[in-house]
Order: sequence, then C-alpha cells, then structure tokens
Amino acid sequence: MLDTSFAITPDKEKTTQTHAFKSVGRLKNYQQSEQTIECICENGYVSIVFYKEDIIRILMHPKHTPNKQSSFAVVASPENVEVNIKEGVDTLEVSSQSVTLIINKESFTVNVINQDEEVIVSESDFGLGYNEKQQAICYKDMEKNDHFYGFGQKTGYLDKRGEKMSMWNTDVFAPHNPSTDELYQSIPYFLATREGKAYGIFVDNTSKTIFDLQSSTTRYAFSVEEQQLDYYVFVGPTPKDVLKQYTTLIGTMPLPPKWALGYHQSRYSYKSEEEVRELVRTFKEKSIPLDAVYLDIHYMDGYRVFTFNKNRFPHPEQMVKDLREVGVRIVPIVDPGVKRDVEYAIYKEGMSKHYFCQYIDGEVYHGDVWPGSSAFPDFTNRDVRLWWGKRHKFYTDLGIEGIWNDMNEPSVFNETKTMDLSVIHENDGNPKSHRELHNVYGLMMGASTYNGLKQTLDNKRPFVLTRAGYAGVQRYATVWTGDNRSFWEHLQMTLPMCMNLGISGVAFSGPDVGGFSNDSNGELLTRWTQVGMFTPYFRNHSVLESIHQEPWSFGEEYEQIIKRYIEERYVWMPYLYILFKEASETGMPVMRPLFLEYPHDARTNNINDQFMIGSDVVVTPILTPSTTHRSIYLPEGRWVDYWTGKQFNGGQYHLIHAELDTLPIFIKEGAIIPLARTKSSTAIKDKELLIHIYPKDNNTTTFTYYEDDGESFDYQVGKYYECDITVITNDAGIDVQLTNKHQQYQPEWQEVTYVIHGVDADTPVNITEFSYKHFTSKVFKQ
Ligand code: MIG
Repeated sequence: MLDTSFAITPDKEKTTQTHAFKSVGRLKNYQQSEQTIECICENGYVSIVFYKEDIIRILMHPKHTPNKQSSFAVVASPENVEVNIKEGVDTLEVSSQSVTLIINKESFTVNVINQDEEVIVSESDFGLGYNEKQQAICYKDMEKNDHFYGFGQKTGYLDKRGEKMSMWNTDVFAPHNPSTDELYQSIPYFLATREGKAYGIFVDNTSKTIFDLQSSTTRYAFSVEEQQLDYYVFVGPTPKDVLKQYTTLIGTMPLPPKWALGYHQSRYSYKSEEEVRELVRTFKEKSIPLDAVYLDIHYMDGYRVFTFNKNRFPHPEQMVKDLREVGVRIVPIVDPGVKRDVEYAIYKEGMSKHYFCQYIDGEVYHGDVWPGSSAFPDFTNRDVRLWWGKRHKFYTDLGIEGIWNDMNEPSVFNETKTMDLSVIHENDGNPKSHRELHNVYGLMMGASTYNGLKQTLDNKRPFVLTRAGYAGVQRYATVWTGDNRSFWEHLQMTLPMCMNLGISGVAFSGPDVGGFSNDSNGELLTRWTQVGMFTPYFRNHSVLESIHQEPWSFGEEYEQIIKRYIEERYVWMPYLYILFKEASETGMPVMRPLFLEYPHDARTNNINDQFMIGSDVVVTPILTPSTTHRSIYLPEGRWVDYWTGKQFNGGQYHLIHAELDTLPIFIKEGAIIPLARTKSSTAIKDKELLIHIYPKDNNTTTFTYYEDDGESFDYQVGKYYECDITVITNDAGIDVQLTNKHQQYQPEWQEVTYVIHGVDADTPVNITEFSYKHFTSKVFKQ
C-alpha cells in the first residue's frame, strides 16, 4: 500500500520536533598525562588524545572516562607527541607542534587552529553533547564554501553537502537511486574542503552513525547510536595530506597481484565446468583479454561453502589448472552463511567449537540465506578468523588464489535484512551485541579470508573481493559496488561512487560493468566498458535470467569496440600498476576526483562525470545514450587528446566529440606515461615498454617507473625494479634520461620505445640510458 499515493496521505505530517541538544557542558576540571588530556565537564567526560602531531582523537562519555579501545579499523598506535596546555580565563589551549585546540571552558566548544593561526575546524555555538535520544552527537560549523566527500559507498553526487546519511551495512537489491541511503559499505569518514584547504573526520563507531549535512546551512552534525563518541580529526592542510593521515591511521591496500587488475568476467552463474570452459574458449577465439572468471553460488553443493557440486563441476582442480595455463584464474564466491546440516563438516565443526554467532544464553543464531537455515561464523573472534581462514586450503589446494565474499553485511532473508541485533559477538574478549558491531562483520570476514589465503598461498598475493566493509576494508579486500542495474543512471552513478570510495581509503573498487540486474544493451555495455577500462576494479557481472552481457553478446559492431577497450586496459597496465603501488604506500586513490589534484580550482568541487587516473590523466566518458558530444572541463595547464594528439587549453570548458568507439582521454602536458602492448592476460610478460612523453616547453620532469614480479611478496624484501625517467625540454630539444634506481628484479622487456608526442620530425631528441641491462631502444615522434 505504501507504494501508492497513500504513502503521502494528507494527515500524515507530524509536528516538527524542536531540537533537543544537551551540551557536554562547562569544563570543571582536567588532567594531562603525556599526550592525553582528560576533561571532566558538567554533563560528561571528554578525552583528547594527540594520536600524531596532525591527528587528534576526541572521545566523550556521559558517565565515565571514555573507553579508549579502538575498533578493528584502527591499525596505527599513537606516537609520542609533545602537548602543551595554556589555561586562560575563558579558554584552555592545548597544542602540539602542528595544531592548537582552543577550548571554550563555558560551552566546551573546540576550535582547531593551525600554525598559521587559521581555523581548520570550528564549533561556534554547538559542539559535543547528546541528542533527544541521549545519543552522542557533535556539531561543527559549516561555511558557505565547504564541500564534503568520502562517506564510503553512497549514491548521488560527489559533494555530499546538503545530504543526510546513515551508516549501516545493508544488502539493497532494490534499484539504487538518490534516495537510497544505507548500502553495503559503512565508512564513517569524510574529507571536507574549504577554498582548497582540507580536513578530515573519522567517527570510529561500528554501530549506526548518522551524518547530517542537511538540517542546517551553518552547521553539520554526526551522531552515533551510542552514549560514547570516538572520533578523529585529520588536520590536512591539503586533501592529499588528509588522505595520508587517514590511511596512516586505518591502513592502506596491500599491493594486489597484477591479475586482479586485468579484465574479469562473471555471471550469476556460470553453472558448469563445460560452461566455464566454453566461455574461456570464446574469449580465446575472439582474442579478447581475460584474467579471471567467477564462480557464483551454483558451483556449490546445496550452497554449502567449501564444497563443489560434483555433477556440475566434476574436476575443479583440472579446470583451474587448464585455465591457468591460458592465463585465466578462477574466483569462487564464499558467503558467510553455513548450512544447518549436522552431516556437513563446516557446520559440525563450527557448532562443536562454538564458532558461530550466538545469543547470550548460548543458543546459536540461525538465519535464512541461500542454503536455507544457516549459522554465521563470529568473525570478531580471532580463533574463528583463523579457523575460517585455514579452511580456504580447500580452495588453494585446487590452485585458486582469489575469493569473492558476498552477503557479508551480513545479509539475512528476513524483515530486518540482517542478523538479530541481540546476538552477541565475542569480539576478542570484549563481547558486544550485533547492534554494536554490525558494521564490522564484513571487514572481519575479509580479514579472515585474506589472512587465511595468505597463509596457504606460499608467498603469493591473495585477492579478496568483498561486498560489505567498514573503514579499513582496503587492508583485506577489493570492493565492488553491489547490485547495480543496467541503467545509464547507474553508469553515471559509478563515477562519484567510486571516487568517494577512493577518498574513503578504498583505492581498489569498481561496479558490475554492464549493470547487474535488468537487461543491458550494446551501447550501454560499450560505454560502461570504456569507463570500466579505468575503474580500479574491472569486472563484467550480471544476474540470473538477464540478457547475457559477455563482450560479444550484442553483435559484431559493439564487440569490436568493447574488445578494444578491454585491450586498452592492458595497454595501460604498467601505469595503473604504478598507481596501485602508490595507493598501497600513501593511500592515494587510483581513480581520483579532480578536486584532489586541483583543490584551489572551485570548478572542480563537484565534477561527477569526469575523473582522473593518477595526477596527469583526465577521463571524460560519455554517460548517456545516443550521445556523441559532451562538454568537459580541463583544469589549468595544457592537455593533449590521447587518441588524436590535439591540444587543449586548461582552465576552461570544451565541447568534444566522441563517437561510440571513443572514450575521451586527456593527458597533461609534461606527463610521462609508461604503457605496454596489449596482451591476452597479465600472465604474459611485456616484451616492450612504451614510454609516452608529452613534452612541455622549458620544463624538467621525472617519473619513477616501478615493476616487480606482479604476484609474490618478494617486492617487500627488495626484489623490484625502479628507474627514474627524466625529460628535460629546452630550446636545444628534448633530453630523456633513464636511470636505474633499484634493480633487484629484472623486467622482461627487451625493448624500450620512447614515444614523443607533439613534436616535429626534426626536433632533436637525445636519449641517455644508465641501465644495468641491455635493451634496444628507439624513438618515435608523433
Ligand atoms: O542475493 O550470489 O551482489 O553479485 O551474483 C543475491 C548471487 C546474492 C548478490 C551479489 C551478486 C551475486 C548474487 N548475490
């Protein structure tokens, strides 16, 4: 009934509630112990901890000194920070070398000031306190030019100013639209910018958290379904600094195996060995590159995880082996629900060891998922994580190196869509209810899976794909954005969603290319594959009974273009891999919103239909049907069309032309972009490295090229290759120098081609190579 106009029956409107905010109140007393300041206020207790010079942790509890145990998200421990306190008549000033907190003693509002006396974060009238439900809340000032990014996985536009958002991991099969709020991931974190300067806030709360950037135009709030609030302020000053500070606290993505960066093909489901082999054969016949095929739930025996259905998949080991020989890996799905079946080993073992989530009286929680009534491993318990992780030997023994975790919100087929909130999690000795820990279930399943694979894979890098997660999920898994649809709107949504995931620390994410539910079509799949070529994660996946959407599904014309863009992914692999390496070290996303690189350019504040790959490439895809033109914005500098070499001035808008076969890509003048020849899989090593140079007049740039074996952890003990490529452009011509920096790994390439763009045939180009290794090199002017 609520789906009709009855939903807005005239007598529905309730009287608006007046806001009941109770401040934590006047500062009565405080005590400093090293970098921690414990404050006793009229209505509660506040702790201020300088985690690092530029990371401040603030906690509040109404009844006692706040508990400082962090959630599973936080991996860094506090550094020794020298903190000084200056008490005035009205204020308490607490400072490290980088920042000062000015606390108003009467209202306990806190302003954060940097060394240049600039206010970074402020609370003019409201600050810490409680809302009408006695839950902890914190208000902060919002200025006219403030913009808000991150918040994990959300629908809608890049800039979340004006939105109200709730964090509660939810399986949403219904079409994701602007009013869809809670989705699979909960990352209670944002990065705010104000005229180019940035700060960030991470609310470390594993139950429901609400961010309200809507109810007022001058202040925003975040509140938790708890009495205690625990949040961190990252003081920037640039957006990149904030990201670095945030990922220092919660960790970065480990460098993925290269095959995880290739093109992946999935379907719910490829139901048998024959079907999988036939699929791969078609890719090979058509010479379309492919690195992985996914096995969705039909591969199992009655949806029992850690089993294969013997009729459909009689020889999984042989299949994995044969496909591996042609450069294709198999990634099976593993859901958390364990079938209630007393004759099934995993269930028996989990039950006898008390590894499943249970009520406080010891009764095991059972909920309905694919296998019917099922029990759920308690991943908050270390022993359970180890047990489940070890169980993955079942897969690794078959030659499998990647696992796909689904349904781990956890999703349960009932009214609430999840586990009973009164279930208790063991939480490594600090038991808490499911209500309190709901949002970390997927994160800890990821931890268990990743570590389990790592244990058995013998120095190979594991790959885990997850649907659900919490802050820090990138430490274990790649995130795909769940059940989207074959709608143009969902192709559009992919861009801000993945960019905000990147800002939230998740550098490795991507959508179901082509759309999961509903029926895709040739044009949509083509345009989506063009975008997918650059989303960090590149997988085509579709639902049961929908029209098939493998690259060849819509006829020759589309197939040829789709193939070209899958090939192009492999052309860009060396550059993408270097960006993944950077992300693994600094948290910088691979796919970036323009404001991250150009924070002082207000025109980049909310660009939703363009993105950057690293700092030198702008991609402006076509995102609507029957469209061959669009307007684009290029930031300052000069830019070169990747396909045609045509030059464009930055700092302005352009109307560009892009037929169905064109994904518009622009390279910044001065850039050095290492590319390769395309190939059928990352299993094939490159014989040639192509160093594309886009010279800029009177300029010197250096790019550091990185490469390793792409699959082991040997790079961590120094087995990698690094060289500096320096390009000096002046009146005399172009000087290119390649200088080895680190050479404990020997790249396969025998040939280096320097492609110099935008120069005449008679421009002098001088190449100098300081290399330990002999390779032939040539120059190509274009
Ligand atoms: O409720 O395993 O998002 O990718 O194909 C459906 C079947 C369960 C949801 C995942 C989707 C997957 C599907 N799963």
